[in-house]
Amino acid sequence: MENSEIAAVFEELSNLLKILQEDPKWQFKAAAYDRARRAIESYPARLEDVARDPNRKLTDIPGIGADLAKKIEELVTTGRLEYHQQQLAKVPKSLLELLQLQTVGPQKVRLFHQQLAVKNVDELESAAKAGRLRGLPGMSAKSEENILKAIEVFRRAAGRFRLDVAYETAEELSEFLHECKHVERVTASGSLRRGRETVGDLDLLVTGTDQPAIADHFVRHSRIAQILAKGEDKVSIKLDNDMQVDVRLLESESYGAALQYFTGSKEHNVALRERAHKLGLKLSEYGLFKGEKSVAGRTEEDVYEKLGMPWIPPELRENLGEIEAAEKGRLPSLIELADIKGDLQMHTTASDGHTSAEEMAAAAKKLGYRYILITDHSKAVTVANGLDEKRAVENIRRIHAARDKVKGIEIWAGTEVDILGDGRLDYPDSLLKQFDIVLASVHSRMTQPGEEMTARLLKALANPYVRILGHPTGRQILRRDPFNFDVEAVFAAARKYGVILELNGNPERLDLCDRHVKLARDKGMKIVISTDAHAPEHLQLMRYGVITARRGWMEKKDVINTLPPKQLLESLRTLPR
Ligand code: DGT
Ligand code: CA
Ligand code: CA
Ligand code: ZN
Repeated sequence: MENSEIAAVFEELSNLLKILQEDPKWQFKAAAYDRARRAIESYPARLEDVARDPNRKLTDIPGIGADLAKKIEELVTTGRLEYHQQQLAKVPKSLLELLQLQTVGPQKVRLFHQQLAVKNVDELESAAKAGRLRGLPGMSAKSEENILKAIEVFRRAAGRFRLDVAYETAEELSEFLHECKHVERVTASGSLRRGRETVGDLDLLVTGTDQPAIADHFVRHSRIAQILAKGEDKVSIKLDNDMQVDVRLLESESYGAALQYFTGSKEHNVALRERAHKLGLKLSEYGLFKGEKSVAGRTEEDVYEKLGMPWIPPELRENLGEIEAAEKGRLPSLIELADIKGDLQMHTTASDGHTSAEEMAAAAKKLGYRYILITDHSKAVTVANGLDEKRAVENIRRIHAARDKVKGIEIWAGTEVDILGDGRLDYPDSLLKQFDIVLASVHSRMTQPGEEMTARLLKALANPYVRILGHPTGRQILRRDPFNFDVEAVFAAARKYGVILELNGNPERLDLCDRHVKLARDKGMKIVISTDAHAPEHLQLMRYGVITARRGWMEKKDVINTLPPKQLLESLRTLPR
């Protein structure tokens, strides 16, 4: 059992205690589960291994006492927790779905369930449409409207998974497939290979020597909930989290053609088939054919070459100009993860991060980075333990002191200063000028009308100390739509004032999205790709940011954190002001 699965059980338990409120000590217990969940999420070793190791104790982990240690042991040995099951049995299962709605927490779930007997999202929607939510404690007509919007987002999200979830699942299944000795190659194709922010189903391509044996092996995976189809060359299953996986068993001669076909997108394939047709060829998942004769199929490179163009990176295959660019020899040379030299948004225990600046620096150094920017929150973000002015000054000193302890990497003291509702910043200029680099972001009043939000962002961008606009659209993937604002106007202002747009690489955000990245590129603007890490392991999320930048056609030169430290600071200093 992975730490994330244990953390998920504790999170659900905390929510259940808060919804039920029947345990006399529910507040105390829920807080303990929340604390434990955070500790588990960022714990560097597998708890299952700790539990099984006679020389180590779970209670040595901060936030884990004797009672929680026992529960973790029960979880890793039996796969379930009796206490959790007991609490779960007390509410309709569909009730917990409400927690996936933006702005709905356990308190509201309790309210809707108790006052209106709401059991699921459909019933909540009916109640909201009938105007029955307004008038409940703390609920206005506006909050009712927000809930209807959240339900719309929830519905759109149904059946799709975040890129990181799909990526980790594909890795797990690929490892399992490789346990079968007949398997040679496993490749994820489809939207995952193209790096889309969400994935509908997984498309795995497998080559090997004994296809029926591979199929038999695959369907024995423990997470399979349902076998949808099992044939000679294809197995389709559903996993326990409802994700569908299509496994295609291929011959090596047509591997390249199949990879090309199943990578998609459909739109790219349709356009490519037309090109083939014009050349008197026929393209299919089995190969590129002239009459009956195969002219390419073993590799993707061959297929594209025979169609008169260089290989096109999967992230570009959306039929948005990539085929024309390839034909003209004008494909961008896309940025790669190895080009990244530092990370410019992360948090420490000073605000809502899990570790110190030293630990973040040490982890970044291991990744080969040359610099990091620590960006703890400012005071308005109370939920994230934002720093008031006095604590902010102390934090600058603490971060700079970390330089003596971790050598060989630049540790810069920054802030993620909150952009207040009217566009003013949460710190005065006299404090802002003390930071090495200032990042500014919106964290409140996110449902403002478009004109207000645009004016708010324009005002923040005009502040001479702001160098980076953090997660510019505020969206959360499958959870929250972007703020309503004039993107073109904000980009134009960022350009005028020399403010760099962030591509927040956290796979829950990916903000800017691929289309906005492309827009920035078309306007000749540079971006920074950051992870917004709250723990050392989050620094690894950079890869999702880089994939999204590639989907936006970005090259190394377009991304400022590919620069060495001195040039980076220099380039920020010489931006127009
Ligand atoms: P998803 O799963 O919704 O995130 O998106 P994809 O792109 O993975 O789509 P999926 O799983 O339906 O199909 C995988 C690939 O197979 C798709 O990207 C292109 C190819 N494909 C599927 N159906 C068609 C089709 O009708 N025509 C063509 N040309 N290609 C198709
Ligand atoms: Ca797919
Ligand atoms: Ca599929
Ligand atoms: Zn933020």
